[in-house]
Amino acid sequence: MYYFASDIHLGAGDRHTARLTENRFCSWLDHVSADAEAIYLVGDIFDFWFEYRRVVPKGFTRTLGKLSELSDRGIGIHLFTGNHDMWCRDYLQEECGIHLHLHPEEITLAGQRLFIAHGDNLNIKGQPMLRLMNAGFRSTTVRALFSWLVHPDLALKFGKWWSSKSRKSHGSQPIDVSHLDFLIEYARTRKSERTEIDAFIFGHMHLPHDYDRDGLRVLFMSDWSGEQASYIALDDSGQLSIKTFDLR
Ligand SMILES: [Mn+2]
Repeated sequence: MYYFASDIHLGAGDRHTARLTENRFCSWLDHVSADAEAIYLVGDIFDFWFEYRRVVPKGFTRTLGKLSELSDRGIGIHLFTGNHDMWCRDYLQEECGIHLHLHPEEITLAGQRLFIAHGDNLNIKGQPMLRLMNAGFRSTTVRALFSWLVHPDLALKFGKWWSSKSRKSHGSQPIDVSHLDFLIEYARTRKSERTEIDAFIFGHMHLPHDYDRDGLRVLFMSDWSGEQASYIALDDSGQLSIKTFDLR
């Protein structure tokens, strides 16, 4: 079995909320580790992560310990970065044995050709401000300057503020499936060029959905702030399905 989850946003909210989310996520990792070949974490696992060469953010010890334990047991742990946690260096790889994916990727699992991406920075051609901001966030020069010039305490304080602002602006109005259209359109275009892709897996929109029409399959996962989280399971026969994990 292969499992996919995204948008846990570890560290979001007050101390109590953040701990609760982390405990739930670790329970889920325990749950799926029973038969997981590999676990794919598809972005925004951390609400904010900025790694210096020799400094990493405080916290997340239960998660990092659990991921290390599973990877030591031989379960592949893959992390795709999202718009909240793209500033990873080598710590998660070297300390926890996590395979890091900094860009969308096509991967074949259980005979299925999957396109896996967090979902930010895709299909944003008509949005110059967003493109500029994304380019700035991803620039290695900006990042190097930031880590040389900004003390980690200040960087993390700023990051936490920015992350909560970003989440609130996204979460201010309820979204429905029509908000997923831009990623479904992205998938449709991509599939027309790469017909061998069987399914697309996205996070980012915090809305679970299984789009399956005219030979195009696009699956989305929820965030983990409600009473249920949804994740994706891929069984050994190549069947993909969205499953829910009760968080109460
Ligand atoms: Mn998110």
